[in-house]
Amino acid sequence: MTFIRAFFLLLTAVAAVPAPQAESSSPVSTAAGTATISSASSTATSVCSGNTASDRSVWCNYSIDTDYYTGGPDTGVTVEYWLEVTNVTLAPDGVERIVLAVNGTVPGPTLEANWGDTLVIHVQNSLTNNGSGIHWHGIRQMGTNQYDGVPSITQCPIAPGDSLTYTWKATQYGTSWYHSHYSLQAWEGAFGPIIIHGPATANYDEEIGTVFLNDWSHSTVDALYTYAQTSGPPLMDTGLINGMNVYGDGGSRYAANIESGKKYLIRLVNGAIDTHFKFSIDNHNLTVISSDFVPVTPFSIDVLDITMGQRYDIIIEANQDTADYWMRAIPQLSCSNNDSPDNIRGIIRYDSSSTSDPTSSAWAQDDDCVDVALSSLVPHLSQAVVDPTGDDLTVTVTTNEENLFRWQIALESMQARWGDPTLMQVYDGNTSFEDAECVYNLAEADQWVYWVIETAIPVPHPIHLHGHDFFILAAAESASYDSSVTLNLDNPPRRDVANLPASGYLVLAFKTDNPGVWLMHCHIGWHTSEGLALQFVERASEIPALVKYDVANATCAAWDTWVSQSGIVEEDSGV
Ligand SMILES: *[C@@H]1O[C@H](CO)[C@@H](O)[C@H](O)[C@H]1NC(C)=O
Ligand SMILES: *[C@@H]1O[C@H](CO)[C@@H](O)[C@H](O)[C@H]1NC(C)=O
Ligand SMILES: *[C@@H]1O[C@H](CO)[C@@H](O)[C@H](O)[C@H]1NC(C)=O
Ligand SMILES: *[C@@H]1O[C@H](CO)[C@@H](O)[C@H](O)[C@H]1NC(C)=O
Ligand SMILES: *[C@@H]1O[C@H](CO)[C@@H](O)[C@H](O)[C@H]1NC(C)=O
Ligand SMILES: *[C@@H]1O[C@H](CO)[C@@H](O)[C@H](O)[C@H]1NC(C)=O
Ligand SMILES: *[C@@H]1O[C@H](CO)[C@@H](O)[C@H](O)[C@H]1NC(C)=O
Ligand SMILES: [Cu+2]
Repeated sequence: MTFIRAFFLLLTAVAAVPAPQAESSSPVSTAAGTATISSASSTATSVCSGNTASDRSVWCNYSIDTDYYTGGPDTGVTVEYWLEVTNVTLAPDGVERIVLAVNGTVPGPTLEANWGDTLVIHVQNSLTNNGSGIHWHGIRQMGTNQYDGVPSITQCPIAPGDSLTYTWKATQYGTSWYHSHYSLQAWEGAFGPIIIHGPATANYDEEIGTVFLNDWSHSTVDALYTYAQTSGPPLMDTGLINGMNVYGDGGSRYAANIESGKKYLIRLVNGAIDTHFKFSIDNHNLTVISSDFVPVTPFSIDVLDITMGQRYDIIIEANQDTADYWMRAIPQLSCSNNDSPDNIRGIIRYDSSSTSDPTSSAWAQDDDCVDVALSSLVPHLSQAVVDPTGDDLTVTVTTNEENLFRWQIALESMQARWGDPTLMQVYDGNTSFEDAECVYNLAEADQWVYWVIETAIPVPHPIHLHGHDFFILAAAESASYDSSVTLNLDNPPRRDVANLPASGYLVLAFKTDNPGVWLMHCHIGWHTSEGLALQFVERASEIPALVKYDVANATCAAWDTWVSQSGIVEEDSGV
């Protein structure tokens, strides 16, 4: 019965949610209506009432100009959520299959909070045959590395039947997502939106909310993994917009209603396993105001590239004729393999009573897999990179003894151990890691480091770093890096996922300002499992003081018990 209910929830999930909570005095509540919040919340939300449709730049005593790396609000508010990782049968596009989903829906419940709130999230693993671990993508986790949610790195997997409470502070604001970091589970459906309300670089009237773009197959990705490891990326059947699409005669499309003359905020997320999308809305420009968790100087674009793991906050203006318009997520076939490239669509309706399909046409566009031009991404809060020291990383692919593809960015393809997380090894004072753990030590505090990531292979990779916004100093397709390349140190684009272009290079910098063990990996799901990952042990000497050992040990103890009972064997990278 539960899956049928979940399915109806999906079908009825439509559009224009109320304006940010900051405007009202009511506590956080999601469509699912189950979030609870401490009693301090109504005061805390009302103090940000200065943030209105005519001035989104202010936020209580803070603003879009606040340096959120060193300052920002501490609301004292705790927002508490309960999430359950479930094994259900759903039909997001009308075709039934097994889905591993948070609380039985795709996407899972929205986590919503205000900038400066603390989130306490209880995650229950109700699966029978998989561990779990939930990563809060892009959240910096200052001082809370233990709650980054990465099996083998920051925790043991949560055993079936066990639960783990994650606690972290929202020091940034904007849009992100949570997803499982255990094996391929995220791409079986275990993900959902994170919205942190805060100021913005441009004004809008209302929120449409998150718009998730996913690729989708009718077999589970676990079933496709053997093919991926022997033949390369499998053909995905289709894609989903906010967990909905049509396929053949089944399914239904996501639709959002807008009102002529108003401006709407859309929070776009690419949660695909292996699809670079171009997103657009016919006849409408998109005003980009944030890339990942970094507010940018607004710019207008008609077709927006978004690769795996990335987010964009965009504003659309209802300035066209009253009609229905297609919202399109087009997989870029130069780097993605999809059987329904022209049919991953949603609908924008000016007249909410309309039920007809739009007749609008797509913006002219080319098929390619590139990031938005780096020159367009100008962070509103200007930051400079100072005297960075650099090193080289090369992305290659080989096959292992079983003739399975193994990717690598470090000296080896990653093979970290679920039951022996790096964080606990550091806590125990053991810093002699095995090569396959792919550990890079960054001992010194507040140093600028940069990494030249190169590849000779004509496949782009979305590189994601945990615990930091990184600075993009340079990037180029079909080019090799040499000393003549100019590094942009003066307020370069900043975010947490950037594209390593095909046969090219990407130069990333970050500051060692966050003690912990942080994963850096390709966000193509197949590649993460096939080892394209490394970990930074940042300021090892400061890490033990941050670890709540009993919590970590209890998760590992339950996991060890389950491993010995189930006989499960780790076959992938462990992350
Ligand atoms: C905002 O500033 C006012 C005046 O400086 C102060 O009284 C108030 O406590 C501050 N509010 C918060 C939430 O920091
Ligand atoms: C998720 O499911 C759990 C258990 O079924 C429930 O207690 C919780 O309220 C749900 N959470 C949300 C945010 O809907
Ligand atoms: C989900 O349920 C199916 C069918 O019972 C089972 O084969 C599969 O192993 C389950 N998956 C997990 C992760 O529990
Ligand atoms: C997770 O469960 C799926 C079935 O739902 C199974 O195919 C897969 O092997 C399991 N993976 C791990 C790593 O436990
Ligand atoms: C889109 O933006 C371009 C350039 O900023 C502008 O010329 C054009 O009028 C805009 N179109 C719409 C539909 O707003
Ligand atoms: C330290 O870690 C290494 C690699 O993980 C392991 O081989 C070794 O046994 C550990 N040493 C101790 C004292 O735990
Ligand atoms: C960790 O858990 C195990 C049980 O699995 C227990 O034997 C051990 O004493 C615990 N370690 C600490 C330091 O609490
Ligand atoms: Cu990759």
